[in-house]
Amino acid sequence: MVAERRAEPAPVAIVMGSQSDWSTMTHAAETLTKLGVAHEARIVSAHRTPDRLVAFAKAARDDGFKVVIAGAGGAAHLPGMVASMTPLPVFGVPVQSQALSGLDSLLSIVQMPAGVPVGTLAIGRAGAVNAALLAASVLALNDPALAGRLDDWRAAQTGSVAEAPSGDL
Ligand code: RP5
Repeated sequence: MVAERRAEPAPVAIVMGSQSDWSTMTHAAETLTKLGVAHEARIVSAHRTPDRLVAFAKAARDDGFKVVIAGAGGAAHLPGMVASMTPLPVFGVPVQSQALSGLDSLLSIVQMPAGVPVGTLAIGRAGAVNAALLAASVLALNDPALAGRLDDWRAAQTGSVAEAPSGDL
């Protein structure tokens, strides 16, 4: 009998509260892709699909995920609720809302009570990119090849910064 080969589970889950968050969270996905880190993106709304949220968060570790990146906007309860139901590290990305420019998202995500941590990033694209870099850094602790790719990524970033500005004002 030939043993069935299971595909390696993706180590990073990217969850978001709405399709409208994808334009922000896609930057996390793109960054992970550049670093060669497999990931899975899902829409999991704390308010509109609460049962999906509970199912995802409770099963996340057993499903093989190692880190969760959770992005939401407005009354952004998703990252905190995920963190309440999984022991995995959760990085929260405040999505820039229309009404309050993401300040509502930031405060909703960052003000967790002691005992249920969410590593909160900056509002918008910067937060999504940095959540991916942090997720990769966590995974790199046990993955020397990924650690090397992260070093290369940083070196390339440094190399891309000009010594002086160009162009007329
Ligand atoms: C939150 O409400 C989502 O994370 C999203 O940022 C925000 C608005 O959602 P939509 O009305 O665009 O679906 O739950």
